Amino acid sequence: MTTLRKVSLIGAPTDIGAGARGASMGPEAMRVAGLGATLEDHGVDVVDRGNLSGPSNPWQPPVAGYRHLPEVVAWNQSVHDAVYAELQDGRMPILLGGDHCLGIGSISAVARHCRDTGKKLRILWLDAHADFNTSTLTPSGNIHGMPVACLAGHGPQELIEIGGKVPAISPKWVRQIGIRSVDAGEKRFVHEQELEVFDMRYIDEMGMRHTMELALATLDANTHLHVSFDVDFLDPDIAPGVGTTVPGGPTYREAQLCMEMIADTGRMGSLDVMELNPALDVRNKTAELAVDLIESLFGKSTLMRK
Ligand code: 6HN
Ligand code: MN
Ligand code: MN
Ligand code: MN
Repeated sequence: MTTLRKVSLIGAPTDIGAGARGASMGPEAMRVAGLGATLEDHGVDVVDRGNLSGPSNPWQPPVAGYRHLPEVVAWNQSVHDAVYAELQDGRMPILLGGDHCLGIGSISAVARHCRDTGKKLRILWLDAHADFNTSTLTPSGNIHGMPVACLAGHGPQELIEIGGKVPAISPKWVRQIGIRSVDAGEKRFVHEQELEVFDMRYIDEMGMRHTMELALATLDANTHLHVSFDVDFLDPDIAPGVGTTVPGGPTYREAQLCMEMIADTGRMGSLDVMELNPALDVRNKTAELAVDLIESLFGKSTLMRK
């Protein structure tokens, strides 16, 4: 089984859920780094749907624990609709963020598609952060720190019901990889909800290979694999172009192995590439690295493999 070879790029140029401005420029930076042509070189049928539009960033403080909630809802609604339309069309959506709050729209659409088609869903959340805050736990009010909790049903009604069903997902479907920054209250909630987290300590001790073997275990022919790739997953030495860097992330080779092992499953059905912030990047190198890693998700490897 090989990964679906029909891909649609969807740009979501906003930093509405983030704590730093600039992720709104992420989609264009990935295009400039050659994402479309690179995938075409691997025989992928690529259609670039261009960018979604939505409210501009008013840059206001949080209200009742949420920053920019109405704008976050509007952006996620259009992301949901765009991602769902591609899945219905039999194409693989690649969401180009944009900040990670948009994972709510993307993954609620994927979950809805899985309900329509009777598929099981597995979500790989590659991130330095657990993104499992709520309005009472959050230290920032930034909704990019909350998408996993929202998808699991813990969040404001207008946001958690975007995909039609609440909760959109079960925490049991999620595997988090690369985690190394979790807020105090968030940590308790991660344990309470029994999220399966392979943190950096785990990767240090067990290695990326064993980590990915476990994270990808029990996938079957009826599983839709969604990859939500927050670029701050990567070590900031190689990926400075993100708003919330945390030292001690995966190296270049660890990240490549992670992507290669996902590619080997042939099960990836949708992808988010989030939090790339060109305002903080150095000569677009983080965007180029993201493209390189996406290439591995589509089967680039050092030597031909059977
Ligand atoms: N991301 N845990 C912090 C917060 O403000 O809730 C950081 C969240 C970062 C979110 O990078 O997608
Ligand atoms: Mn499908
Ligand atoms: Mn994130
Ligand atoms: Mn993150």
